[in-house]
Amino acid sequence: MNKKIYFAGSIRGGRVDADLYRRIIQFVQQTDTVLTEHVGSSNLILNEQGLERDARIYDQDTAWLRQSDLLIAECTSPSLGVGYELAYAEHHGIPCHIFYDKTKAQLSAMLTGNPYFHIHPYESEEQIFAVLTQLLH
Ligand code: 6IA
Repeated sequence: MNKKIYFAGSIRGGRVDADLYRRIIQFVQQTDTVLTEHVGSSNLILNEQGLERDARIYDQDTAWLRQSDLLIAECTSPSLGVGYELAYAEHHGIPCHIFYDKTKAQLSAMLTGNPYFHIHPYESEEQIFAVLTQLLH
């Protein structure tokens, strides 16, 4: 109850699962605080770039990661940023739960091969919420 949750999902890696990210975030927000609500936003301006802007994003996201109680990553769409965040969270001892749709994707061996990560393959969205209920309640 009332944990700080860092939700990680693909942004420049591709936004096909953005609606799913939003539904997961809204589910978590019923009981806990999501530091990264924007990851589920349907109107991110993806072509806006710039080193200064990206440096601010990096600084903010790594600060949030260090403060978080738990990282939840949806990894069906591969994302370099999410992979980086997972390694960063491991380095800082933040527990990491990784979800992916096993009918659509194969997860990297760099995640499945690392016993630090709690990995939850799923076939239907309800299975995600069932695991989250156990994790968060
Ligand atoms: O490599 P990716 O872009 O797919 O990495 C996605 C992950 O990096 C997410 O879990 C976020 O936590 C983080 N991230 C990437 N881009 C941003 C961002 N603005 N704002 C906050 N966190 C981000 C990017 C908008 C930009 C495309 C204009």
